[in-house]
Amino acid sequence: TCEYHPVHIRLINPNTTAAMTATIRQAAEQLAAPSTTVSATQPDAGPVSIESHFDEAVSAVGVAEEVLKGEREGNIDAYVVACFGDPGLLAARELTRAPVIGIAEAAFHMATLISTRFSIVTTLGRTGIIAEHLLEQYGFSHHCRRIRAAEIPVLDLEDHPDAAFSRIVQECCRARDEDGIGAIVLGCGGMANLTHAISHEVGLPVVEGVSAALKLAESLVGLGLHTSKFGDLDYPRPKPYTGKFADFSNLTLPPTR
Ligand code: 5HY
Repeated sequence: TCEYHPVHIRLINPNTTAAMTATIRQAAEQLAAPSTTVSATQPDAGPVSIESHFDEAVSAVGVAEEVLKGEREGNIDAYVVACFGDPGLLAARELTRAPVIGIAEAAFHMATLISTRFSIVTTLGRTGIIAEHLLEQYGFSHHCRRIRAAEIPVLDLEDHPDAAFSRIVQECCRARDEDGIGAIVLGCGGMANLTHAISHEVGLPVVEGVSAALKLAESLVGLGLHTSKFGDLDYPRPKPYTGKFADFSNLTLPPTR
């Protein structure tokens, strides 16, 4: 008989827009297993949306701070970094033994399990290069036919949802008709609530990162797998940090669980 183990998964929206955090949490709660509790946070400080390399760099520190907060709470079984650039993913893994899943990496894994080729539809074209770098880093470049953009600012997903939706559907239809693909990957955490509506409009399997990451996190926790502390993802060596990062000095992370 399988025992009931409540699982707590913390979603971190790396931008500071609480409305988008709520969208991400609600989408995940609809898909979470009965034994899974989902909670969600965003950093206090950082960009309201992530649309550039600079936004990514600043948000990575916010992600680290949210993981450290979670570790101090002490009851988090896994974390999800809910921005399609997976900002600060490896740094976050250093700070905890709990699995930490990036929504881009999760979506790529899931998409290649149901299709041989997929295209990505993201928000602004200028962020496409970030997805391209992740495809290379994770070894999925040959599975991705094209990185397309709906050319909408990230926060239009919250502020102008109908216009954003039709722009995304248009680009997904172009991908379906022109790219020779079997699936579409949505390239923004803020699209977490659009998966089924888009799949219905486009008629192709649509993979969305927040739900993919949630299910991968549940699987890893279910398998009793943790972030390895052997090698490069071990806890950072405690040392002094200066200036506004002094709080990171001599991090005393919880003993390995
Ligand atoms: C995201 N930006 O998922 C990325 C999407 C993007 O604030 N959340 C953001 O366009 O790169």
